Amino acid sequence: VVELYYWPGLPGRGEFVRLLLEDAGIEYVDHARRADGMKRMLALIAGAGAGLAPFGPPFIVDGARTVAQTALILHHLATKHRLVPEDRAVEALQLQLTIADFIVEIHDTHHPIGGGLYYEDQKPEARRRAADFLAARLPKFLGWFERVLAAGDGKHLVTGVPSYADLSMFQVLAGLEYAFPNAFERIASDIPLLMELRDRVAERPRIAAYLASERRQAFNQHGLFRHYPELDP
Ligand SMILES: N[C@@H](CCC(=O)N[C@@H](CS)C(=O)NCC(=O)O)C(=O)O
Repeated sequence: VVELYYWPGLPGRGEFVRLLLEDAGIEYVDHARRADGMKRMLALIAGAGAGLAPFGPPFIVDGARTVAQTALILHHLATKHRLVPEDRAVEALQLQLTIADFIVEIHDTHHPIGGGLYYEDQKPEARRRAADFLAARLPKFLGWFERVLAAGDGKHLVTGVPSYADLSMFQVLAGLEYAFPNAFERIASDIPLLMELRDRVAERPRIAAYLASERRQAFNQHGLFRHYPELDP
């Protein structure tokens, strides 16, 4: 059984791992939903486990191995459970690492100065950062992913095979629509293949069941994707 550690109360980066686990039908314990989960998580970060202590969540304990870094967790699980063909593993990881870069920039729209400061203490900077993000970075990232689909089979980011990168892109698009509904509506017609990918992922039987379950957490104002109307004019 895979043990997942993440902050309670927000989907955050933990959700990318949950989507893979749910879609693959891998049994897991979600410590974010357990009363003692946070305490155990902090102890492991402080070095209570065997091997390399994680810098931060999400991380998993999978048998004797502790694995941190979202993209690496997905790569590890996909390799172990043969979810992505061996000769396509590097492509999947490259896509996921680009998603990781994208996520940092999405997060930094509301925390451009410091992750440890309140949003309220960096509002003017957040406005400038979000404006540049929506004008330049959002179309650049989404445009690249759309071209990846167009150059391949049109359906999967790793062409020809479903992969965790598709699941993560579903989550990114859902989060962007929550955080920036106006900007998302403007850009949606430029990314038809990504929009279709999002809908197809939501219809995958295990994902559909997960999304309808109480295990799925709604986006909220604590996570990576936050909705501040003033950042989405
Ligand atoms: N590159 C890491 C980033 C991990 C990360 O930033 N985790 C956040 C929660 S989503 C955290 O709590 N980090 C602790 C910190 O930055 O101090 C990944 O992709 O997993």
